[in-house]
Amino acid sequence: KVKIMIDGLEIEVEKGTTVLEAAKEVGIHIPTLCYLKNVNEPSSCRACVVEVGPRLIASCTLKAEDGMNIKTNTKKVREARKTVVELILSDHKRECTSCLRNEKCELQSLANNLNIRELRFEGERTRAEIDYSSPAIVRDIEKCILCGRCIATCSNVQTVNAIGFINRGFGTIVGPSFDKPLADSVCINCGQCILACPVGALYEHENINDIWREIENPDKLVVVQTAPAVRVALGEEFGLPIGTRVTGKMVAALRKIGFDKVFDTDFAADLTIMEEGTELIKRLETGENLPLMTSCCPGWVKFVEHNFPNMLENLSTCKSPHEMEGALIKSYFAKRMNVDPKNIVVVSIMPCTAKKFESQREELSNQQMQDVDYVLTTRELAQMIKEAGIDFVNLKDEEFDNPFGEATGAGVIFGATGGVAEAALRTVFELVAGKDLDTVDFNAVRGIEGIKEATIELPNGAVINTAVINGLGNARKVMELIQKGEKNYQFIEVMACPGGCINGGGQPIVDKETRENIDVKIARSKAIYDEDKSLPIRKSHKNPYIKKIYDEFLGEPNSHLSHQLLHTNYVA
Ligand code: HC1
Ligand code: SF4
Ligand code: SF4
Repeated sequence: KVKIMIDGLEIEVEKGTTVLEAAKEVGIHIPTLCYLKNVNEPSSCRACVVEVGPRLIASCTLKAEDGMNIKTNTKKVREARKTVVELILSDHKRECTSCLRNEKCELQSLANNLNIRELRFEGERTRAEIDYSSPAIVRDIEKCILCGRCIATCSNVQTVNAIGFINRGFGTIVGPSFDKPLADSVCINCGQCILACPVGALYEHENINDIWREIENPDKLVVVQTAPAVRVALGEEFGLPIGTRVTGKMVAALRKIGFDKVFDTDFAADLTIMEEGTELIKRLETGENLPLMTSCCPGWVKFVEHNFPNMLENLSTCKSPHEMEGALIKSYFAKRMNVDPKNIVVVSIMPCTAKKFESQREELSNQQMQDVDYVLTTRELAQMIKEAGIDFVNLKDEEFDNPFGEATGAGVIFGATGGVAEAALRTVFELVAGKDLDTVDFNAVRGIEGIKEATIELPNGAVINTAVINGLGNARKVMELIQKGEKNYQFIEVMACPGGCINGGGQPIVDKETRENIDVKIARSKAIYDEDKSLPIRKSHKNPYIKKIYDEFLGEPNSHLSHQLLHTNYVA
């Protein structure tokens, strides 16, 4: 332990504690911009300076030492912080009122907190075109403050290294190497960089106006479906606590917006389990292409394509649930409704930016029609609800439409890391046993740790070594061990985003300080498992609408028609 003095308060902290953390322990707030705990700790922006003796030092990297006397609130400190922020503002495209981060911008609130009312430094400004090349992520360099938080997330957490600092001096910008368009880089579209960005320099490629246009078109039947993780996060955009479930309100809001049908992607998650569970049982029998790797996360699929192309055959051939649902809407449902599928518009509300990219992939279409026409993030949906003037918090709960409105708890848990594996095990267990069993909760695959392993013995004695992974840095580690032959699994679930879709790049942005106090991943995944518990049916194969669609239309899991509509192949 070391003893230090902060603003006249004597405190004892563990050796190695930074002054920033020590101050937090005693309730003294020091502002930061570039700092992201455990991800980006470069002490470059200097918004967190404190006075130590005669010197001003950045507190985020300054380790507390015995006898240190620190002052955080002196004229010198306040002036220095103001200068830091004013200099950043002098090279910032300040269009706060029309910025999509208005009121959710760390730079804006820091400038306000520091009482910056006029700008002393006006000079040359960085100029660059906005990069709209990627269907998922937009880059606006003129708003970038060079904090490096996105770079650190992409490199240290995801190990993708799609973006970095390029050029030098005043010309320094953040972008892919050689300033290539983002679409031509190795970016896998996860959007974790958006969650890390303190300002509006990175955001999703918006499709809000496309949806309003389609809804206004009387010739179109506009159908929407919502991912499992959206319902446990959307409420945050309307001031509800993190981890509030708003399923019924979300459905009501979608009807008010003007969608003709409101379906649940969770239904197709159940369907994915039927297809993928069957695929797993078959691969276990033949021993081919093991481990079976989940393919519902498009960020992960692209990561495999770039980094482990020799393992593409290990990916499940199942399309992701919302793509399966899109394919069924344009076939089974279109027939039932007697509508030409060309006049149906399928919109998916997803916690994910990578799904925007995924929906445009050729591999995910049928008869020259995209299975899903548009993907909106949770944030874009919130924006539409606000634009429509809907009083979200006071909405009465409504139910999804059928035939794609009924899902089991297994479908819901897809939204959290470990959910796909658990949902699959619930079904595979009973399919293999040929009878109903009590096994519902597979706690070994739950929790937000980056890598979890479980060995599951099936009722027929077969053993499945499973790895459940979230975050691509963790996935890279496991894949390298598999390639070296040091690990042997039969089934692997990977979600690109830390925590899984609940923490996807399209989810509400939680400011950095709240993130330091509440683990958003834990709060949202608790809501997911609560929703699972609240449902009467918790195993995909017990979903009556799933049974019906096989009886009426698909035949059986992995049938010829299933393959045509619900499966695909990713090839190098
Ligand atoms: Fe996900 Fe999925 S759970 S990928 O994890 O398989 O985005 O939420 O919709 O498709 O169902 C995301 C979430 C989502 C799909 C499902
Ligand atoms: Fe990196 Fe993901 Fe951002 Fe692409 S979307 S730049 S992969 S963090
Ligand atoms: Fe999208 Fe989920 Fe994958 Fe993140 S983990 S990229 S939110 S599918």
